Amino acid sequence: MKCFAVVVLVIVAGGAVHADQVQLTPMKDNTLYQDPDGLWSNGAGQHLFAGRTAQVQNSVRRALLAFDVAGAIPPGATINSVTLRLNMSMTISGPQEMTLHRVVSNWGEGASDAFGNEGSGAPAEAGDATWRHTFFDTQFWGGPGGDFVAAPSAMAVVDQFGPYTWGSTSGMVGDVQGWLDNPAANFGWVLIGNEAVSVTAKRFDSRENPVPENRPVLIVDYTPGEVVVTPESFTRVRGLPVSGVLSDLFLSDDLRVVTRPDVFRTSAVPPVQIEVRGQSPIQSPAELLIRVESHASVNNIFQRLMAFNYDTSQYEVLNSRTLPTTDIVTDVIVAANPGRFIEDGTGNMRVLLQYNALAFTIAPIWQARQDQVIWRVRN
Ligand SMILES: [Ca+2]
Ligand SMILES: [Ca+2]
Repeated sequence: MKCFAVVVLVIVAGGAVHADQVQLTPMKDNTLYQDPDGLWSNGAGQHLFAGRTAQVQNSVRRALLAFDVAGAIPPGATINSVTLRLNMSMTISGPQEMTLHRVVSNWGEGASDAFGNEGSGAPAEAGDATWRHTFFDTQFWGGPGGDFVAAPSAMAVVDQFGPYTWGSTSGMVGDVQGWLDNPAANFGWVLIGNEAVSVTAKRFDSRENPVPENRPVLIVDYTPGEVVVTPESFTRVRGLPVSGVLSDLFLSDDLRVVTRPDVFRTSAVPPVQIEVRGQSPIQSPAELLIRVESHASVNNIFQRLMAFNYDTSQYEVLNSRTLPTTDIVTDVIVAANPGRFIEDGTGNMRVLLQYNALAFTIAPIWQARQDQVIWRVRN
């Protein structure tokens, strides 16, 4: 616990909290054409459909859209608002309520590409979503017509040609936040029209539409977040273990990793050295904070806090201090090029803590004790 004092060393001042916006086109979109055999799709087509056509049978159409939220928004962000814009380009009906529902099964977009106005679809190709299939022709929805949350996330009334927007609603914000936090569960939305009566269908432009400004757009406003990274491992590079396990470093809870010098070492090299490793989910952060909460068993123990610089392949000294005999927090904030402390491709981070006695006469009886070693990575 913070029993003594808090020291903050600011290397370079960080920026204020700010909101960001991204505009995404779908990573995949497709139409479910009602058909008990699931033989029709339009994965590569220029359009999407929802509602009911004038056909006597199998007239229902449902449009699927998914966006790579986690690929565009950094982890830890808070979603503030979400708007979906679709361009409606053909219709046989007047104003219709059209609802967005979160899809709960994964689905595919194959090479099927319908002719003409695309209202009848094309023979499904491998990997296409159909009325029966999530991925034609080997994987299936739990029920025909797709698996989705019954309660809509948003509704809009769609009338004649032009752009229409859904949201922002709390439902859409919740969906996108969920997809950011758990990308494996991001299966997008299904757009459902008025299926209660015939002749309600609307045609929208898909991500394959040749006119870029007519393609679906998801506009997301978010506030960049902060991810706390706890250590994955620690190593006593020098010194002998007294007590402590990895998880003791996670929290400021007075559970500590305790190490003492080897009695027989007398060189000038710090006789206690702890290397702590972690992995950042963000590889190009705006700011990196390294927090070490520690103390020594006696006065006049010197702590050097170093982080491995992957650009120079050397440890860089970020803070040096003498330790009190009760816990003290050392925060190092790196706002200038923090990415040098994060390995490209892996996100690996390494901190080295070195300890030595300023008054040699008290060695080797002392101990170095770490209550917490964590990183905070900010976008
Ligand atoms: Ca498509
Ligand atoms: Ca602890």
